[in-house]
Amino acid sequence: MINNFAKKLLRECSHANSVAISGHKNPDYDCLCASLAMQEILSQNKIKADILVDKPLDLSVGKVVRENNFLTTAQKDYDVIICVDTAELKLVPNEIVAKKDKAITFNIDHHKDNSMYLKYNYVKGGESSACEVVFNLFEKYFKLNQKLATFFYIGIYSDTGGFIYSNVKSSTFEVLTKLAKTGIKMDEIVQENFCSISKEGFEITKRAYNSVKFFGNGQIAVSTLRSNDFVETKASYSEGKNIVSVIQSINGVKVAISISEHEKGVFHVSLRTTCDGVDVSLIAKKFNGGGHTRASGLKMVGEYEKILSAILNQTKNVLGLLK
Ligand SMILES: [Mn+2]
Repeated sequence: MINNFAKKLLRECSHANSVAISGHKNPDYDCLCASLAMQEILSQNKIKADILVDKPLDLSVGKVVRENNFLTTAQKDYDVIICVDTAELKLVPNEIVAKKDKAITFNIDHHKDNSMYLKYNYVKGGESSACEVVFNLFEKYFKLNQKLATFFYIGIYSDTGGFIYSNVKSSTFEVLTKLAKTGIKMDEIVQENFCSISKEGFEITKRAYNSVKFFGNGQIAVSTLRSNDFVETKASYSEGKNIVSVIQSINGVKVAISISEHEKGVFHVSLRTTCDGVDVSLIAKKFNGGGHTRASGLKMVGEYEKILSAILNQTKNVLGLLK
């Protein structure tokens, strides 16, 4: 099946006049790097492809984002569209959705609840990252150079929280071994993409720490950043994001929730757990969101207090605190 899918994709792309690669809205590193890896694999096979994102990427994010080209508007009608790391059509950038009926479409993902929304779908729910899926799917069809290895490394590093989440399997390390053998400087890659913080990012992080509140006897931790926090610190939305992994590591916390108000009244919510038997995607799904057992997200529009109380209620339900 692997080879058929990969072959079919490469064959369709080589006959196409134009190819687009895209991931989900608000892309993360796995999404961006799986797109970049896909672009490089196609390029090694003499195929040019554009990468489309839903809006301009925040420049304070890592080197790999600053040094590569992501388009926010479709340059043409594409003959082939490839979506990576994206579980559902509603998460696909609108520009791509608008073009998809005229194109042959491929969906490559690692979300176990992927709704198989394109013509050809290849989903490996057990793999750590979209990057790992792309690596295994196309291994026969690329030469693993340092450029490609760097993309894969960043994507896997990011979606596994630095190789510590439960989605890391021995097969993940088999891929990582091959990446390491190219001689990439893994320490520098991590430094340049994950370990720097802007002054603005530091200021918003301070506010996020101060906002943390506990519920359900300390089993739920919630951090909140309001739109004025972003305006006053001039931080970008992605710079407020790390707090969720910090609060999930507090002793006794089973579910960590970070709420971030982007535009006024529009709340982006991240949910994390490291607790066996707790599935935060159940909370996200209740509010039309999605994701993985241990990391999920959702978006809600309305009044903060009402949104907080609805999410807390659902979280308590999932934790069995309402019985
Ligand atoms: Mn991913």
